[in-house]
Amino acid sequence: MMGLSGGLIILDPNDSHTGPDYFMMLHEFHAKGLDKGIVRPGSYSLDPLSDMFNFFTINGRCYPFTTPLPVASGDRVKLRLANVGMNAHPMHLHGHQFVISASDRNTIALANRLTKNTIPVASGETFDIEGFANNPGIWPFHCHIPHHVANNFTDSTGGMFTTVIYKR
Ligand SMILES: [Cu+2]
Repeated sequence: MMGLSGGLIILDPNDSHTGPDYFMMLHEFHAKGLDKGIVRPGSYSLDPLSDMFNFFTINGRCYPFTTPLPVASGDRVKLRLANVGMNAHPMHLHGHQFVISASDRNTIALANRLTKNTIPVASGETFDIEGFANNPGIWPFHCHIPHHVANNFTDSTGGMFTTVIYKR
């Protein structure tokens, strides 16, 4: 629970997906003694047992240190979401709709796929979501719980937040 975790992704040989394919691990921590939102290596204790979470990460990083998701106009994009933490995170994508194509590894039949722009990811759950990059720009993808993107920091650092960025 201190953050040494990741995804083991077994590709489905029947999946015809060819576009960008991104893995996003959601996690949260209680970080003591943050320095302008930054945890200095070796300087602070991260308490995994606290329910006073104040540091919300995507792939171990807190905005603005999260990695943007580059796409090209027309791409079909897959995002693989995995919540390895203790909180639920309603992940919201601006400017687009997506379909939920898999839940906890299980492929969802085409006729049963929901179209959404927010998906609640509970502790332990995984979802694959897919959609077309059909709205050029720079779009937020973030947890919709304000505390999880605003944090208790004394500066403007922003938690579980990243962006979909169209390549020119
Ligand atoms: Cu959240």
